[in-house]
Amino acid sequence: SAIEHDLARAIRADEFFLEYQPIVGVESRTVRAFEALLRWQHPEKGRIMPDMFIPAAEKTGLILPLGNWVVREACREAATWPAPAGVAINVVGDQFKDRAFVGYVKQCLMETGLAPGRLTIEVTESVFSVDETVIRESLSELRSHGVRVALDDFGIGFSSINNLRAFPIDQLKIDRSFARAMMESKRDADLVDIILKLGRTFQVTTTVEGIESEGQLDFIRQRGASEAQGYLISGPVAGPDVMRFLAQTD
Ligand code: G
Ligand code: G
Ligand code: MN
Ligand code: NA
Repeated sequence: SAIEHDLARAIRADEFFLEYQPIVGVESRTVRAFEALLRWQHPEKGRIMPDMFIPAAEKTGLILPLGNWVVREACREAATWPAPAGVAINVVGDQFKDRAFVGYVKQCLMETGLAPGRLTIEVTESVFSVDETVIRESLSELRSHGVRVALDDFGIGFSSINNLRAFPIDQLKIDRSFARAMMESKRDADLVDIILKLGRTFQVTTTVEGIESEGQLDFIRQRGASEAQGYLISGPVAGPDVMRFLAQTD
């Protein structure tokens, strides 16, 4: 299709860039990490968001070169930030099917000098529908190297307590739909409570996404969430603005 052809061209033409959204400690409000979010600066169509092209990239296999570019670029940039600020990248199942992927991540860490503990790999539960053994081995190998693993968009879609029991993870990211819903219904507030308790049971960091108001931040602080991400703290910022953001907030 047109977009698939255009994607292959855009990778060669280097039309992609990353923005970074801060994730802060709920108590301290200091930055723990930035989530790297991919954007495509199209010469005619302007900026295209990932929802518009990641599915096509997955369908065509172009997610492999594109995903590798994201890993390298995020590590390269994060290595210039003051520690301990880390970087989180989104990875999809097909990237783990490429058996060279984990080695590629390690190579990027080594070449950029980024400490492995400053890198988080975010996966959604849909990765577990790839080959379970491949996923378990890949995540275990990354974690034994010191890389952190986060379960993204938790609470929607395929969410299963069994995934927390079966797969080695460090962090639970609660889907941003809950941040809104928990303020509107007791049932959703109770659900957030339960997910945060789950996180504590599994001794993982809990991050609530989509925090847009002080009220939402207070709410999750009272209920013991570890971290917050959302427009209240900041939307995604351009690479060069990360240092400015860190200087303002430390
Ligand atoms: O800011 P936002 O519109 O960027 O992100 C939309 C969605 O795109 C999110 O669900 C996010 O996980 C996904 N996304 C952003 N960057 C990447 C990336 O580099 N790789 C993959 N696979 N998904 C990404
Ligand atoms: O990987 P993930 O699905 O979490 O990607 C983050 C997405 O959420 C991006 O599209 C980003 O722009 C968006 N986002 C980040 N903060 C907020 C927020 O506070 N509110 C809403 N509605 N969206 C947000
Ligand atoms: Mn994410
Ligand atoms: Na998410």
